[in-house]
Amino acid sequence: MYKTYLTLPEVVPTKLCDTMVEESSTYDDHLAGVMWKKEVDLKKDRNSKIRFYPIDHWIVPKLCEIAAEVNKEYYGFDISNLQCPQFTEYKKGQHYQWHRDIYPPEPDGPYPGLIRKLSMCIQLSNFEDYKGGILQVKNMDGKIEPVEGFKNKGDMIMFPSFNLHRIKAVTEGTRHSLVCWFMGQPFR
Ligand SMILES: O=C(O)CCC(=O)C(=O)O
Repeated sequence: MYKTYLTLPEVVPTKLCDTMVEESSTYDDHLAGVMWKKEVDLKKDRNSKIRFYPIDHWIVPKLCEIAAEVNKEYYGFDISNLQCPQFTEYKKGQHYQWHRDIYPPEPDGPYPGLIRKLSMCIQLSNFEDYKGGILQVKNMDGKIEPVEGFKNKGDMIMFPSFNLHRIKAVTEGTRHSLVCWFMGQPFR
C-alpha cells in the first residue's frame, strides 16, 4: 500500500551516528543550494551547511539494502543509482523551506538522464540536542501528515522525492542529519 512516508526506528546505531558526525569535518562544507533556483534566498529558502560523503562510504551498502526493501514493498520505483550521501548541519535559525527533492533530468550533470525518486533521511542528533528543526511532509492532498517515529538518533524516514517536505527552523542547539537520494530513469 502507498505510504506518504515510512519511518524505521534506530536503524543506524548511536555510535555509528556519532562517528558520522565526527568524520563529517574531513569533508568540505558548502552553503546549501536549492535545485530549482540559481540564487538562494538565505532567509526564505535554505541556509544550512552541507557536506557530501563519498559514494564508497562504509554506510552506503547498508542504506542501499534498506532502500531496496522499502522500495520493493511500498513504491516499486525503477531505481538504479544513489547520489553521494549529504550530511547536513542546522544551527539556530537554520531551516529548509517546503520543497520537493525531484528535479528534471540534467543531460550534462553527474547523473545524466536520471531523476531523484526516493528520499531517505537519518537523524544523527538526539532530539534533546536541539529545539525546532522538525521534518514535515505533505501528502497527496497537500495536507501536512504528522510524522511519527523520526525523532531519535539513528531513526530513518523514506518518502517519494516528489513529496513536499520541509525542515522547520532550529530554535536552539544543533541538528545533524544524513540525506540520500535514490535515482532512476524518469517516470513513464
Ligand atoms: O535534514 C533532513 O532531515 C532533510 C533535509 C532535506 O529535506 C533535504 O536535504 O532535501
